[in-house]
Order: sequence, then C-alpha cells, then structure tokens
Amino acid sequence: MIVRAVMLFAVLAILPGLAAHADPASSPARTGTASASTLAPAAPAFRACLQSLSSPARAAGVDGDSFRRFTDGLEPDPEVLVLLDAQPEFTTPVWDYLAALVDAERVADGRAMLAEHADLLARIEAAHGVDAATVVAVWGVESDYGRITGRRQVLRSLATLACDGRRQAFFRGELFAFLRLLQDGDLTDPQLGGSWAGAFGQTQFMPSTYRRVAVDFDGDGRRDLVGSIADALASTANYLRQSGWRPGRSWGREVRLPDGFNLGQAGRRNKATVATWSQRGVRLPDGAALTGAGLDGATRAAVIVPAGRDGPAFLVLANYDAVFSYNAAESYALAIVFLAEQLRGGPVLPARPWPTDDPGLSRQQRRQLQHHLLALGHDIGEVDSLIGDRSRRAIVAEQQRLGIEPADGRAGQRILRALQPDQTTPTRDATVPDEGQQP
Ligand SMILES: [Ca+2]
Repeated sequence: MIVRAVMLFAVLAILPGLAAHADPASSPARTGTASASTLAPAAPAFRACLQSLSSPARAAGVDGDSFRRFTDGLEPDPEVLVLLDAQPEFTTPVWDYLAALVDAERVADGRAMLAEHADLLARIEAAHGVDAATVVAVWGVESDYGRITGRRQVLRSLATLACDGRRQAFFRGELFAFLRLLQDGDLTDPQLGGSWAGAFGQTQFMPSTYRRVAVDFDGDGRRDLVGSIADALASTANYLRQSGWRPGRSWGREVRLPDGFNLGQAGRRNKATVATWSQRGVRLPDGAALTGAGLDGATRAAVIVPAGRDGPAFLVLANYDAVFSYNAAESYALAIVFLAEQLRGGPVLPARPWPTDDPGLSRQQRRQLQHHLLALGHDIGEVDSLIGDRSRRAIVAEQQRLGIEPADGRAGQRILRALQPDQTTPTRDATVPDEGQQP
C-alpha cells in the first residue's frame, strides 16, 4: 500500500494484486535478472554509500548505534533494481484485475474474518469511523488477510534502493523510517520480509506511512502491523480517516449514463454535486433518480468510466477518494469497494458487464488453467494462480495449437473453456465474473 507510482506498474502488470503479492519469480521483470549483476552497486560502493547515510540518518532520528547495528553486513539486492526499472509486458485490463482480487474465495474468507473479528472491528469503527467491511476488504486485497505479505528482506531492499537506481531520495526516507521503526521497538525483526519496494505487514504500509499513521490498538505499547491484527486493522481505519473518510457514508453507486454523455466530464477529479449529475442525466442502473438512493443532492461526486463508454460507470464520493489514496490506482480502489460491498451482503458489482468477450479468471480458475497446462506437458512451475512468463508462453502455445486468435498469452475465460476436458458442459456464463459470488 501507499506504494505510489513507483509500484503502480507492478500493480497493473502482475496478478493477483499488488506487488507485494507477486512472486518475483513469476513477474515479467524476472526476465531482466540476467543483467542484474551489471546493475548491482559494487559492494565497496554500497558500503561507502551506507556509511555516507549514517549522518542524514541521524538527522532523521536514527542514532549511530542503531544505524550500525541494523546495517552492518548488509548486502545489496540487485534484483530490486531490476524490478524498479521493469516495464510491464502486459497491461492488465481492469476486469482481469478485479476477477482475481474480488473472487469467491476472497469474499468467503472475508466473511469469515468479519465473523471472527466482529468485536475488534466494532471497536475500530467506534474509534476511527470506518466500517468493518471496508477495513476487512483492504486487508483482503493488500495481503489476502495476512497470508501474503512479501518475502523480500525490507531492510536490504530499501538500503539497495537508497544507494542506487532512480528514486534514491525517496527510498532513503523510507530506509530511515524503517530504521526508526526498528530502533523505537515498533518492529523487532531486522530480517522482516515485504515487497521489493519496502511495503510490508498485514496492510502493506510503506515505512514512512507506518510511522505517520500506525496505531497501537491492542494496548501492548507497540505499533505492530506485522504480528498484531488489531494494530494493523485499526491503522488501516486510521489511514482512511486521515485521508478524508466520512463515517456512515457510501463510497458511491454504479450508475447509468445518458446517451451522448460528455466523457470529458468524467474522471475522479471532475467534481460536481449529485444534483448536477442528475441534471446531466445520470441515473441509477434501473433508471431511478440518484437522489432516490439516499444520496444528498448537495454531495460532491465524480463520475468514472474505468473501461470507457461501453463499460460500467460509477458515481464516486469522498470515501472512494479515501480508498484511492491508499494505492493510487482506479482498479485498486474499485477492488476494495466492490469487495466491501459483497462483504456487507450487497450485490456483485458491476451489474453492467465489462466490455469484453473474454472475461477474467478468479484465482480458482487460474489454478484450473494451470492444472490444464501442466497436464498438457507445459513446464510452468507450481500451480499458484500467478500467471507468469512460463504460464503465458504455455498459453500462447495452446492458443496457436487451437487456432485461437490472437495468440497473446492471455489468461481469460476463452482459453480456460477451450482447455476444459469436457467441452459439452459449459462451465458458466462468461459475463459473470466468478462462481459463487451471488449474494
Ligand atoms: Ca500493539
């Protein structure tokens, strides 16, 4: 989370989910690993760089003893430099991103978490004003409810990125923030794992965000977003509240745009009142007036069309912006609010299908696809629902064999159906994003 543009390409290039979820072994960026050694800071240069950081670290509140203790013997990790400069080979359509992040498994797991942590979540809502479903949805998307938090050593990644690459000033700040968390006892494990860019823990905060907004909610005196679910979830709520979350309000609604709607008026920053949007002909999907759905005419809102005129449209309010600030990507914010909607028993969104004849796959369907590819003799590694280079190459081979055009390696419903052993039984309606999601 709070990964900003530096990780945005990874968010969009790697599924499922965020960079922290992605095993670099399956990342498109992995193809650049062979050249990693040429990009690595030479060890003496790295050590000299670290030494030179000791003084600015002190200015940031990291004392000399702590700095030496935590950075002594640290080696650079050249792979993170490759990841920093990696360009996506695939742009992931919003419907693929959502199919994997808001799938039946994540909804079922989220409902279990809502039940298991009901008391805690009620106390968090009372303290920070953010509802349980939204907090749990962020948790589910960020780390699959704490299951996937990243395995790359954060300290090593941040030290490398602070000494080499194109965003050293930014990563120095994050390195110093991480050292402060260790020095102050919020964190206890210098070997802690996280994403390649330094986001870690249950909710994938970057260190500076952690220092700024983390709260100790279980009262043990430490802000522990790695080991304490209470601290992590309360900190997420605190972050959203500080980002403009309005208690008791909605994120927005799916809407229907009038014929000839001026798309120049769309976009998250183009705010107008709900009453103005009504005058412009924006309606609820069933044609009813916006103000009939509990929306106040004076509320400021924007209209977004993530897949253009032929796809679904949404009226989004301040709480959508708060979620967006967590990780500045439209597809990310939609994943959170759609998942939250289902967690509170609402409908599968969007009602209007995405404009594609080849919808995306849930994680379960990705695993099915990988099983089929393995059965066909393709060496794609483990079945893990992450579609990496080897899976894509195998899909291209199968697309060519089956005459599917374009043979682009896309992991969608079309190739999955084509590889189903029993072609006489349609697996499902292709326009429905995932099985089992109906409330
Ligand atoms: Ca605590």
